[in-house]
Amino acid sequence: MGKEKTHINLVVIGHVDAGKSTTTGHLIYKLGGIDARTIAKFESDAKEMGKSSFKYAWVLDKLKAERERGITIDIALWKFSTAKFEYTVIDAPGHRDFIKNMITGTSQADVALLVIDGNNFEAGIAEGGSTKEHALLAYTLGVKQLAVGINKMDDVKDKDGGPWAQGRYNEVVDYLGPELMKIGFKKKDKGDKKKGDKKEKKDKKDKGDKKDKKKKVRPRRP
Ligand SMILES: Nc1nc2c(ncn2[C@@H]2O[C@H](COP(=O)(O)OP(=O)(O)OP(=O)(O)O)[C@@H](O)[C@H]2O)c(=O)[nH]1
Ligand SMILES: [Mg+2]
Repeated sequence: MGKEKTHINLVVIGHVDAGKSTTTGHLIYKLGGIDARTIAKFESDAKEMGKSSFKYAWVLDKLKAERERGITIDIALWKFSTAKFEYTVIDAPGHRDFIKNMITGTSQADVALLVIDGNNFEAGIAEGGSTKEHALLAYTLGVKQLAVGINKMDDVKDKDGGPWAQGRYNEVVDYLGPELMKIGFKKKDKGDKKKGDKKEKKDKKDKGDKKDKKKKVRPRRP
């Protein structure tokens, strides 16, 4: 019998319009959870509403009001699996009016993905913005592992003509990293680091021992 995979509840959080539903819907599509024909149908239906850019978001935004307004109102759940894990992804709303639903989703989560609009990062951290508030809520609700996805980088013009602006990426990382640490998130799981360090040291020691032993071997006299 195959080994059972570990189950993980992953909540997707962040400021309104950051691209949480789109990123999650796209991920589900890439993993084969939804077929191209359904996405094409979403695209044509969304186009009729003047919202064609929401085709992936519609994988999760199923309510009529959500589709009309182009925002997530309630959490939506979807399951997918990878080689090691079974995931339930929870797409949370970013709009302030629906913060209760975001809390409901986050309270069920083991880990979180904080999505940032790389182009309009400032809106999320301005007064009334949800970026830091969502991170704090996640931490308070027991989510201690958080990944950050800097989205919409295709919208940020790179002055050297590259596909995305490294400078902008660094700016977001440099600001957000310390802010997340102030909340309580750690850069790396200390336990893992120690384990790795020990192993590394042991490997080095073993190699060193071998070298030393080699050095000590002297040719016998005839
Ligand atoms: N250019 C660009 N647009 C994106 C990207 N991701 C999402 N969008 C657009 O951003 C808009 C909002 O996307 P959503 O996925 O609904 O954003 P959201 O974070 O789920 O919004 P709420 O759930 O209402 O908080 C849509 O028009 C998307 O097409 C991206 O990577 N690049
Ligand atoms: Mg959404």
